[in-house]
Amino acid sequence: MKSPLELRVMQEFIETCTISWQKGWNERNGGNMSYRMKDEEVDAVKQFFSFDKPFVKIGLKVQNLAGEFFIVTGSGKCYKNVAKYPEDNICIAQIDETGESYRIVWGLVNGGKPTSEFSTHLLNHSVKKEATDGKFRLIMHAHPVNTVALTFILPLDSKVFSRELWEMMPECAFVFPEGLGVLPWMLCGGTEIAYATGELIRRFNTVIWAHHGVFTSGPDFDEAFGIMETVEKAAEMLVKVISCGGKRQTMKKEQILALSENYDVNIDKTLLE
Ligand code: 2HA
Ligand code: ZN
Repeated sequence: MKSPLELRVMQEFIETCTISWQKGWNERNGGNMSYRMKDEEVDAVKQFFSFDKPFVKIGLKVQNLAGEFFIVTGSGKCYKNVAKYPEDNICIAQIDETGESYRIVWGLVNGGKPTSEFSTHLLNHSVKKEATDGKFRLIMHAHPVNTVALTFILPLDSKVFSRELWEMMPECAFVFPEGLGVLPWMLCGGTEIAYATGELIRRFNTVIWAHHGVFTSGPDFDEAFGIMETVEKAAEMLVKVISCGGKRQTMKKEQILALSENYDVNIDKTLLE
């Protein structure tokens, strides 16, 4: 191993930044992403880490992440530049033993700090690690146009968003059977929105921030990115349908439930009540 950049997971991280930017989800420095590294990935590249930077307070406590390492995008850094200059735009950060601070051990070579949403990312990681027995490792935040546009049109309610997007295509029930969490507009970048998102992400793998963007979570890049793609595609369909004058016919509740039963996906029926 010559550097952390040779890790397969690092290459996936970088590629995902590029694709997200190309999709228009992460304009300029918009959006952010973090990945909780596996022990074997840390072991493979640990010799490149430096442990001389000071610990910085997270603003909240994530005890079950103590000692963990995260690949994370830098605050104010452009997704567009990640592939060209990864060491300048992303970093690896380690959580201390109390779960209250982090320090940068690799990357951001020209200075900087992890994303302004790091506290939300870490709380989401903490919740998902516990809820999935350590399976979930990714948190992605982006500003996909159609999903955000819908937050100006639809009531800001999980039931409404879940049902409306499930109706767009069968794939939605397969990809997010648990539905979508929705938060009203809140000030971003702080711990209040971190706690509010953490509450919802326990139940949902996706949380929509009204008039701002989307958080998705998953065990790997395909899953976390896949939910973002699917939600945004369904949102685009709905925006087009609304723009064409609204639905004249649609999938019925029983048809959505039939998908759940016939394909053994555990759709949350309470969202259809
Ligand atoms: O600029 O997306 O939510 C990064 C963000 C803040
Ligand atoms: Zn954002």
